[in-house]
Amino acid sequence: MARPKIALIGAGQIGGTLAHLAAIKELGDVVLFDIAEGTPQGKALDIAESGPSEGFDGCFKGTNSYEDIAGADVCIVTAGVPRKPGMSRDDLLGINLKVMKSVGEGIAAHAPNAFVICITNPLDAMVWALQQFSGLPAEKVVGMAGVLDSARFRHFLSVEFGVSMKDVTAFVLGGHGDTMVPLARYSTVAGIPLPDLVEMGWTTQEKLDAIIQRTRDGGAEIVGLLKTGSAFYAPATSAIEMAEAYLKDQKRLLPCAAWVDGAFGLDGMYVGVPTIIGAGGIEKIVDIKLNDAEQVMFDKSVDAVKGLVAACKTIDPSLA
Ligand code: A3D
Repeated sequence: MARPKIALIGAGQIGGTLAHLAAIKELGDVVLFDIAEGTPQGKALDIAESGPSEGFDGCFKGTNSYEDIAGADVCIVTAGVPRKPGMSRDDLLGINLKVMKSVGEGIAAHAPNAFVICITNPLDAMVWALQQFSGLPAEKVVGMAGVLDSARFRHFLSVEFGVSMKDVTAFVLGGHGDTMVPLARYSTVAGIPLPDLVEMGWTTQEKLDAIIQRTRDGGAEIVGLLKTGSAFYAPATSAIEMAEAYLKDQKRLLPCAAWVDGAFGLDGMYVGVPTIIGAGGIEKIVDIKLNDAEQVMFDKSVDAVKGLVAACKTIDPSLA
């Protein structure tokens, strides 16, 4: 059977890391697409040349032409602009909306059967735009944010508790921004929920609140340190986890920015919710019960996403 084809639209910091991870995990042949001439070609060649030492097989192609993504099984979109210190994700709206138009049209023309994972910010609005511009089925167009936000939460918790990251599970829902909703009740160490761990004296409520806030600020913390761009290792790893779930029909339960119509009382919008990813794409939205306090946070996050999408609708992407 032919190897799956993975198209990476955007060959910048995250795109290059995605390509290297896909290579090392032997997920398939990789096409790196970018408008910058030479960048995707150089990165593809560099990664291919790491194959003999690492011991992977695969074809790696860099391109400036959408024709080369033809028939891709997965497209991961990072094309656009990342934020710099002092910028919010929302400041990227206009410029990245225009990019989503050209990317959506490119995918529709050449890889209409792909599972499309959007990473470009502001995430929840850009994945909405990408689905609109590509016209692909909503269950095949999804945004990566919850896996990353949950991974940050899990990392901070594992350090606080002095336990393996493998034993920490966590859920972060809502929009990928300041209003994201880390759910302590649904986050555990080997099945023990965080509120129980506070009662058991493993940590204090104050420390847990500080970790939750650090999770919300996780992207800005890295932007502040790097100064020239935003995080790329963990975002790439998170998207590869989603791509692998699709390619291997793993039925993973992962928080993603998915199209929600009915569940959570929502009537058709992209926002971060628990999903099941398998060969059908987003096969299910897992409609968990929120308590009153969680519902208030989730509603606030939903409103923030709706505001961003409304702002997108006022912009002409051919002029942005
Ligand atoms: P960067 O290294 O600048 O790469 C972006 C690439 O996109 C560059 O190589 C550009 O040449 C290319 N590009 C620009 N316009 C187009 C176009 N029209 N078609 C094709 N390629 C184009 O950025 P990055 O890789 O660090 O980040 C990429 C995006 O991911 C940014 O929008 C970030 O804000 C976003 N991001 C999201 C998360 C999430 O958790 C959702 C995390 C980190 C970064």
